[in-house]
Amino acid sequence: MLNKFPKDFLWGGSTSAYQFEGGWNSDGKGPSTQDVRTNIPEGTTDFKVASDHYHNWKEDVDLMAEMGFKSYRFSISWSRILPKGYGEINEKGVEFYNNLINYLLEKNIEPIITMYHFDLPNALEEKGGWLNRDIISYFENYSKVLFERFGDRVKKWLTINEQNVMIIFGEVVGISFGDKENRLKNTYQVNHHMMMASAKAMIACHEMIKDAKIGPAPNINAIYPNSNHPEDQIAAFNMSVFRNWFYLDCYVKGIYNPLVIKYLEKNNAMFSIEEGDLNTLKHAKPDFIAFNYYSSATAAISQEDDDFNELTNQQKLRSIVGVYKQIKNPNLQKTEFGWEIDPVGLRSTLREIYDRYNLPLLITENGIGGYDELIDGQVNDDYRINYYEKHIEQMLLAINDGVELMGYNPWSAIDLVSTHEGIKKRYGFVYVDRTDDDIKECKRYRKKSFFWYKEFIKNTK
Ligand code: BGP
Repeated sequence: MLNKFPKDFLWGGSTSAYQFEGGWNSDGKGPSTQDVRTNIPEGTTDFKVASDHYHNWKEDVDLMAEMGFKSYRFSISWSRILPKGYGEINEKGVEFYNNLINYLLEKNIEPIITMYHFDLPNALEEKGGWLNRDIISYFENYSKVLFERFGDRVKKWLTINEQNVMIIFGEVVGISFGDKENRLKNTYQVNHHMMMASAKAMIACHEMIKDAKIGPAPNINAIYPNSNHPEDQIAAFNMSVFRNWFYLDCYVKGIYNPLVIKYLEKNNAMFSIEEGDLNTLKHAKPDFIAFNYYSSATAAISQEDDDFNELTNQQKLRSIVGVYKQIKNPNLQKTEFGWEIDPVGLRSTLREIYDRYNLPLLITENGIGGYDELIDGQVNDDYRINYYEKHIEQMLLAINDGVELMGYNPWSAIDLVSTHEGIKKRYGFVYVDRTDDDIKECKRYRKKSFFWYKEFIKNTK
């Protein structure tokens, strides 16, 4: 007989501050890079109002409680707490999160906080952002403010959301890397600063909150070789390292995977590491691995003289000449937005991560973006229910395989603005009534998946 989900399994949902909160300049909040972003794709909204959670947080928590959430994973807006990223604390910002946390706890929902989810205070961006090494101590200080103010009640922390996605295709999610000339080196320098910042925060967390757990939250997925051609196996291994293990090896073991380092050296792009850095990285130990999963990927061999013109723009971004190229998987169906759907890939991903690192795992994002329609106050999103059922089934199989899984926090609890495809690409259990060009009143409506999730959680207790 199959094992059941553990009794204390964290069924919940997930959001991020800049995609959900709005109130971009309310009550002393400083602007973030997302607020001042100019590369918002045409026809999609900016992030200034988003789902207006800032003014609807109580109703939103009520909806989560109604679904029976055990956990809620959300991010804190750094510039709401520290408008310039450092210096004076904005007490009104602290109050907003205090109210939210207290109300969640009152409803028996455990807060899981991401400290940074793509929205750097713009004042820090003006000082060079993640490329300026000073960012490490700015982040460490910020983390200490969070632990001091919220650590008495918040016991699960995530440092940086999808660091690997920012490094692999940062511009899409609004991250910059300085001058184009040194693009490769700068990118990995940014990565090193993020690694150091994350390590310092983990160390501070363990020192400041004895009963807290902290971990990273990269986006990890299984990589398939395109064929049984031996070279495709090399390509799949390459992609797994460049996309997944380079990040997790550093977070968990405090080492930089040699495959990537060799590539950077060969391309004269090795980043600088200061004395003591490697020690810090080794010293910082996550208690669990949180990760986001949307899809698997398939890799084919790439030769040094490969022409990438046959690839789509997204595939080009995710491929490296001479290392691997990401190609389509004809065995998988796609979402309305062209993302491959692969529930079995989630089982493989869970197995692979657990096998490699032996730490408890927490799914902090998984979900399907689609065009939902509100008709007579109702949204029929059967496709979403189907997606979740299939993924949850594979999670249970993975648990039965021996994987230690702590919880499932799908993206997203409630509709919010996509990273680059507007609010028309919806993910929530709850519909937020607005469009990309008309904010309306952001009224909330329960989708069909809301009632499904509620029943599911109730019956899985
Ligand atoms: C992840 C991010 C989220 C989120 C989600 C869906 O990469 O952590 O912020 O938005 O993907 O992506 P998108 O919004 O591009 O559809």
